[in-house]
Amino acid sequence: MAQEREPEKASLISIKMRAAQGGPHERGGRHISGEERIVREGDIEACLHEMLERATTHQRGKADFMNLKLQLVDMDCVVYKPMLDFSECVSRTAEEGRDVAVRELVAAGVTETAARAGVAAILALPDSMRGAMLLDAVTGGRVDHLGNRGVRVSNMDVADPDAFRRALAAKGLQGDHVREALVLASKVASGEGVVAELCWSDDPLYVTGYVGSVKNGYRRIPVLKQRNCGIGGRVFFVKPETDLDALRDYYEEQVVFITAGAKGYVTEKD
Ligand code: PML
Repeated sequence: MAQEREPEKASLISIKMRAAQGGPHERGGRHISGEERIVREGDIEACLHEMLERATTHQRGKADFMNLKLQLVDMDCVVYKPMLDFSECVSRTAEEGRDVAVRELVAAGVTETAARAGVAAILALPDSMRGAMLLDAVTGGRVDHLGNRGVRVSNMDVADPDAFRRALAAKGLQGDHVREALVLASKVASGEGVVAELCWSDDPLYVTGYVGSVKNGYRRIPVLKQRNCGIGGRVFFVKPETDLDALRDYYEEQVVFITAGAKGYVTEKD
């Protein structure tokens, strides 16, 4: 197997994009799409081009507002976390998918009450959130008090894009959705106090979702919502004693590279 190579120490740039329709998010614009990457300097242009394309051709609508932020990444502050193991469940309808999701959440350590509350919380959303809701993994009560903003998960990418692509291809996987979801789910699962995550997409034509946990890995659920439904979201289930400020800081600020392929590579500050 090819060795995963360590990212270069210098000149990695974080690029964050968020796009909305009807003006900026903070002035009531409807969220259309968001993406972030950490790339080498020479790849900035190609990355910006891809992001522009994505924001203007998205299934949720054409963006008329786009915010871009570029920032040098301090490699001394980076931590490395492993990609979650990937496996697939069976579901043919949204109802079946939700039953599977509850089963998977319970298997990961969430109570059935909390699992059902998580599914209901996403179903009750009036529109997609950019961030995630935090729910107590025992009671199912919401604990983040961040309303429609939720907790964002930011500052992450794959440690080695080629190794990651090979690891996905070996499982017959390709495409932005699954790549980005696996990176995000792997960072989420590595958060202190988190038991599991439930997610399904807000792209109207993308009906797939997953339950992620350190215990059982990334459990993909092929159908988890109705087709043509543009509402999706994320719920993170946390242990009751979790330090929520520290968890939020880790998700929003800590730069994390997700490693795939070469076991034993997870060394630096891990
Ligand atoms: C998203 O689109 O934001 C979430 C995608 C979840 C499922 C990804 C997959 O496994 O295909």
